[in-house]
Amino acid sequence: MRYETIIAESTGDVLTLTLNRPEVLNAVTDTMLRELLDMLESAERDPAVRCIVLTGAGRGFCAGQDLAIQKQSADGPQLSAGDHLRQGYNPVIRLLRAIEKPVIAAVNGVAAGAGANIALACDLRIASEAASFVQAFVKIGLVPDAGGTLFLPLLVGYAKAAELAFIGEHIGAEECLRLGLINQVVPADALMERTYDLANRLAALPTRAIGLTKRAFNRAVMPKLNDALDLEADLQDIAARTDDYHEGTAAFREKRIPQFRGR
Ligand code: LHQ
Repeated sequence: MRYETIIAESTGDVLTLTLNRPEVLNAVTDTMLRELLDMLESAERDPAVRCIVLTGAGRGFCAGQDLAIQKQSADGPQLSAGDHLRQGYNPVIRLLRAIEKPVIAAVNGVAAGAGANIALACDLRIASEAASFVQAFVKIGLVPDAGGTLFLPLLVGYAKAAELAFIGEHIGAEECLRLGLINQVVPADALMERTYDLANRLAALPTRAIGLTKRAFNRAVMPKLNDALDLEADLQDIAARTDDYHEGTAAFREKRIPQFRGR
């Protein structure tokens, strides 16, 4: 498979996957999801990969679903929002959790919408001081997806999860650290060096034992991940039929403040 939207580089036992659409803060396309799934499947099979790093090119980590492309394909046969999740995002999220190797998100900049939740699906998150997280879904009339309805309350507790998801405020790296959403904040210019310090350390540890620990953590704290992903897809289909969703996405494209009506 030739890759268009992600760069894969191996150094020693560490595989780095860099989301590479920097002009749109690495907003996600169907191609990107197919490529990410393909790369993760190969990494899962390859015994030479003992730790995976996921990061973004340019100033963003990932801005979530590409909202511009969705509009362009409005005339052709188009997947529903729920089908985007069922066919594109959910297999990636399931594999990020199922792959029995440590996965680190090196969050270099803004992580928004499904981009934030892809980072939350990783095992560990190191963020640059320039990074921020935003559950942007509500700003376009959607519900958190890509596992966010499970990962968020699991990591920060219900009250804070409700605040983040209902309001969609931007939170900076230091606040993410305080909330337990991420593991470390480092200076922007040291992000990759510090990430590789950790990745190389992990890759030199007993990979099988780490993988089995991950399997046990999954079973203990997120045994219903599949249910959550399925439900998110069903709910997103409902949300994407609202006037507020159409207004929210139109406002984003037209760079104006949306006027929501609650229907
Ligand atoms: C973008 C995007 C973007 C396209 C920035 N798309 N161009 C699943 C299934 C099906 C349907 C829908 O959704 C989902 C899951 C989701 O992920 S829903 C959530 C989708 N994501 C968002 O709503 C986030 C949208 N982006 C933003 O709110 C801002 O861009 C953030 C907060 C990420 C960054 O703000 P700034 O740092 O001020 O950057 P910017 O807004 O100026 O963006 C830079 C460029 O990137 C800009 O293009 P331009 O041509 O003006 O330079 C944006 O239009 C483009 N861009 N996000 N998601």
